[in-house]
Amino acid sequence: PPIQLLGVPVDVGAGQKGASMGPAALRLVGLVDTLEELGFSVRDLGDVTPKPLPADADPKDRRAQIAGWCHALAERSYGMMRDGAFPIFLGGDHSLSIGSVSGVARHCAEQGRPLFVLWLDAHGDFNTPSTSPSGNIHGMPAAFLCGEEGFDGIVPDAYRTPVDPTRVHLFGIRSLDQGERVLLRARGVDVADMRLIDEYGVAALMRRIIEKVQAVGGHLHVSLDIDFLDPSFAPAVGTAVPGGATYREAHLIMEMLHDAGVVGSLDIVELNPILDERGKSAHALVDLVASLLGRRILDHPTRSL
Ligand code: DIR
Ligand code: MN
Ligand code: MN
Ligand code: MN
Repeated sequence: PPIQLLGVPVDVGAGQKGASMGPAALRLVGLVDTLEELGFSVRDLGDVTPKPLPADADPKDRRAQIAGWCHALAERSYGMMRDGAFPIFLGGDHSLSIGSVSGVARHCAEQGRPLFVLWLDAHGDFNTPSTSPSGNIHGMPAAFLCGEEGFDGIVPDAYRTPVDPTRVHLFGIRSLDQGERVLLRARGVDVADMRLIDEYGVAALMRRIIEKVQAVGGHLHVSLDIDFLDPSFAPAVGTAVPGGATYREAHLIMEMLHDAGVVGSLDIVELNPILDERGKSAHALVDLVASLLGRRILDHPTRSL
């Protein structure tokens, strides 16, 4: 399918400013050219414009601002899906997935297509407004998607299409708050933490997820938080956690997903260019997107044993 890019320069969901420059950095290091070289037709739709705040809202109200972004983004995301495009959302902090996935979810529901979400992240992002120790909304989007309470009005009701928590796969996790642990277990979310990845390797764990999606002809949305990656090669993130995915682990995941042909939409979030080292992290992300969309080492599928 043709690829459509949409920038979402939001950073009020994070504790630190700067992810609003993420879309510009990803464009600057050649995302469009890289995708075109892989043979795709690419349309860059520019950046989404948030809905203006209601007249009576406090202009500093972060939740109202996120609602403005996510309202606009849910509509745009739904429209991109209806166009038959492969949408890539360029963040921006992770609160944007409240909007991007809501648009995808509405489309999948209308098509009767089961939606799965692969959440590549150091964090669970499973806080709610009542459990969050920080109050930062970028620590909450996965809980919103699974239908948790406390998010009224953050997207329009027509876009409130909760995802089955057993179809949400958190992967790469190494930092959870206590409230998140309790909720994740209660809801039956599938969590591959770094300890499990160390023991079994990414390949076996990914294969299980891919087979589950394929078994029902599902749509897989990938939400890639840059802090999933080890900060040694992707340092440009406000909430870096040591012990992340290695360069090759991350690429292998992308290569397997490409070969499986299950991914239909993608978020790239939390890149904070002000913390980057000469574009190193932005380049690492573009290379990962290339692997997801078909860049390979050999010019034919890698043989099996
Ligand atoms: C923490 C950090 N669990 C919070 N979350 C982050 O604020 O809820 N997510 N950094 O990416
Ligand atoms: Mn479609
Ligand atoms: Mn994170
Ligand atoms: Mn995140």
